[in-house]
Amino acid sequence: MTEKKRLNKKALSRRSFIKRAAVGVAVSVAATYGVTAMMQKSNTDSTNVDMLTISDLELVSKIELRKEDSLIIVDMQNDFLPSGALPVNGGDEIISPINSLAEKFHNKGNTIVMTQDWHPPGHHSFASSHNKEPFEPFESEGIGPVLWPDHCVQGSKGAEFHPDIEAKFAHAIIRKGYHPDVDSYSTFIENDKKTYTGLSGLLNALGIKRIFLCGLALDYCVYYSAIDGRNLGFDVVIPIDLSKAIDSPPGHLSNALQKMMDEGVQFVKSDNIA
Ligand code: VGL
Ligand code: ZN
Repeated sequence: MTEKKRLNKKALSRRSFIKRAAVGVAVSVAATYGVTAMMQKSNTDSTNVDMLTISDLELVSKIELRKEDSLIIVDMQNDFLPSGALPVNGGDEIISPINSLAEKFHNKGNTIVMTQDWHPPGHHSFASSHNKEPFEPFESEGIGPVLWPDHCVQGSKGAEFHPDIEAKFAHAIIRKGYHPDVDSYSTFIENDKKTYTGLSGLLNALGIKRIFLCGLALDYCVYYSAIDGRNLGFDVVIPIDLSKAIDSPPGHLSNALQKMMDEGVQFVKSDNIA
């Protein structure tokens, strides 16, 4: 890393600290005086100025594949793509470049894993299970911070991989979210933070040290997988042009990017993986 980039990174971390501190002060001042409007304005101002975006990320210039690398293609299912139940903006744009990267991994003999969100009907993450509207805030153990439209129901068309995503190179498919009252954003550990999906066992058994995470959604399943991946001892790389975010509630993506940066997740353009 060059000195300039190191400084940039420091500046970014400091900036987010200042942002969090500023919001904290504004909230406590507002709370003291009971000035809700002031709190909202302050939050909005700092959000506009200091939201971390994808273009703020420091990118690794080049990555050479090693045999201990695995590609994890997250949730490229009909329901997360245009005309699906929970479409992620721009999801269709990443299909073909993911296929190209999968081919690179395949040609080098590297492991490829695909994941599938796989909910039973009436899953507790569905707004319909609570007589609420999709994207309404909701927090209970294993569910939230928002509720979702019914999606990726086991055996449904929406739960199938998109027909254009190349699944033939996948060595394994990991399904998650099949317990009725617990969601699983991470492909490693469910939202109860204790039930393993089996992915880490598989990767460890294969001697995998570094994972490349792509697919949907950047601020949910990709993000939680990246954080768990780091906690489980893997090096984690996200080819940033191969993932798209939901960003609900607003600011969710910015927080996810900040956390991933803090946890040492690396970002790279997929063209720069050789
Ligand atoms: C996902 C929301 C609900 C994801 C899954 O794959 O990122 N997001 N279920
Ligand atoms: Zn889901």
